[in-house]
Amino acid sequence: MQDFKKSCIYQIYPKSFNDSDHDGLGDIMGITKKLDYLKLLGIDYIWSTPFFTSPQNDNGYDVADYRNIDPIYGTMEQLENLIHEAQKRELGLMLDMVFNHTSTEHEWFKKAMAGDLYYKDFYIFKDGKPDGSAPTNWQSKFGGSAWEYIPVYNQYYLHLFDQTQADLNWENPNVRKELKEILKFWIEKGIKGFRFDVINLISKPEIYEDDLEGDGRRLYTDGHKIHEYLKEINQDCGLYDNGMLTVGEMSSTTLEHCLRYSNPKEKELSMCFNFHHLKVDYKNQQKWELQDCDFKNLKDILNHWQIGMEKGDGWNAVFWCNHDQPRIVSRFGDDKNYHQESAKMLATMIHFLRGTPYVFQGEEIGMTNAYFEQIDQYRDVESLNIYHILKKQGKSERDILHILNERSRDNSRTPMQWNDSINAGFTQGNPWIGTTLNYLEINVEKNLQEANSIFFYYQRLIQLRKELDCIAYGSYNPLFDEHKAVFAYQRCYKDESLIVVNNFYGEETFVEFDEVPDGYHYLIGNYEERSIEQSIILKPYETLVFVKR
Ligand code: TEU
Repeated sequence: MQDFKKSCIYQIYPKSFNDSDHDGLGDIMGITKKLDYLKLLGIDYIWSTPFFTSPQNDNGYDVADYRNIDPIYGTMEQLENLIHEAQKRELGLMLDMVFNHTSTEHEWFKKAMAGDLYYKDFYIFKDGKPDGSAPTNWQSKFGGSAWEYIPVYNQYYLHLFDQTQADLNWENPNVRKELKEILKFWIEKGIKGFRFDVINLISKPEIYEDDLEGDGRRLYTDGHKIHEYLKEINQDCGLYDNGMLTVGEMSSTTLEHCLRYSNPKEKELSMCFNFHHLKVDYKNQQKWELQDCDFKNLKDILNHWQIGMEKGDGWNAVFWCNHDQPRIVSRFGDDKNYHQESAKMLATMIHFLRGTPYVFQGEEIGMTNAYFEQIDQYRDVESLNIYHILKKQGKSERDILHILNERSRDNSRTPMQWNDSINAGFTQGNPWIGTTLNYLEINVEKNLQEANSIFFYYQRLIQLRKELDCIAYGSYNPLFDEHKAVFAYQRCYKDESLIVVNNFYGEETFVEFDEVPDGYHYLIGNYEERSIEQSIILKPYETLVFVKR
């Protein structure tokens, strides 16, 4: 497999990617049928979100059996075939391991509820407060209390997410043993990587107490044993020795922890996701309160993490999109007036950074938000929970639907747009979630017919990372740091150097170098080719990359 610093990882949300058996749900065979498309894009690994046995309350992030495939996605044989077909194309399959919690349908939890104390200790049960209320004031990330009362035990169990997702007790060595066996089972099957879901939440505090400053996350995030647990998994499963690519999803984390998570000397993970750059449009840091992108904050965060991770030899996963985030061309670009230009500019911002880039299904063709108009079009548990919470708070239907239009995770879960046939070619059945109506214009088939499409732009970005060592291995230096509309940076490695300039807005602007950078020539951009000059006027959403080698 490709050096992960020169690799690109494509994320698939299987439920919405490609339906091969016409039941309206994407499936494993559907992925296998699209491997040549992914090979054409030039990616190296495929990260699929979970397709394990699950009641689907959180679309598979509520796992009921880590070793079996949910029938809605297909069979183990079909997965083994996918692994084989991917390997033939030098594509590695990365599984999504949800080890912070299981579904309450998992046999471990069902045995716990049936009185089996061995399995009760697989979860986090605590006595309520003297007045009978929940053990702590912690809030679920999906709204409401993070505790659910169980009469038979006269105790509560912890669920940081939905109440059907019970948090595992990682203090229990039997839990860690079971989870390590599960990883070994998949490594045996030929899996080449793992994404660990909210893995920095697994180490809970020794004392469970109210969070007097917030919702509890500061008490259980990046917990006191997290690095110990990650080292143990790595060591006991031979993740590094088996060449496994591992990425941790780090919720509300810090640079200091991410250096420890991803510095190769620590032998914990290959890299990690953080989400600070995707909260710059959260008013008061609250997801469901809207504000425009705080561009200065965005630049400061990106620069802070790029410089900090380089200094401490950590490694970022760099991305805009995933199955939990709105579509970036709608969120920070202009999907109406500058669809192509802003999609290409946003892609360029990410793909020349220091880190491994991730492309979420449909991002490579500029898929947009869903623009749903009614609440019954939504499927996501988080979105439906917040709808009822905001309703109770007295917000109007119209205002809530506007907020969901901007923030719902369903924005990234509409069917992949393959062509301009019914349901965008995703299914011949009735899709589990509505298709975004712009599929007539925005689809793979159309992109593959146009030489300057967003698809071929991504293909070139992915190829350049393999060609130019300074992208994978180079230093990172911000440029025009004070500019109010431009995000620019320089990458240098041996005798190679890049200058990357991005106009983040839909208005013309300009940048002024102290003097004409010597020896650079045009590499890639989203308007016509230009040579580098001391002063450059940038068109709306214009991106320009110059290289010296
Ligand atoms: O997401 C973690 C998480 O916090 C997300 O819920 C996301 O950050 C949030 O929706 C933003 O408001 C992971 C998975 O990616 C997500 O799909 C799961 O729902 C969640 O964990 C629980 O497993």
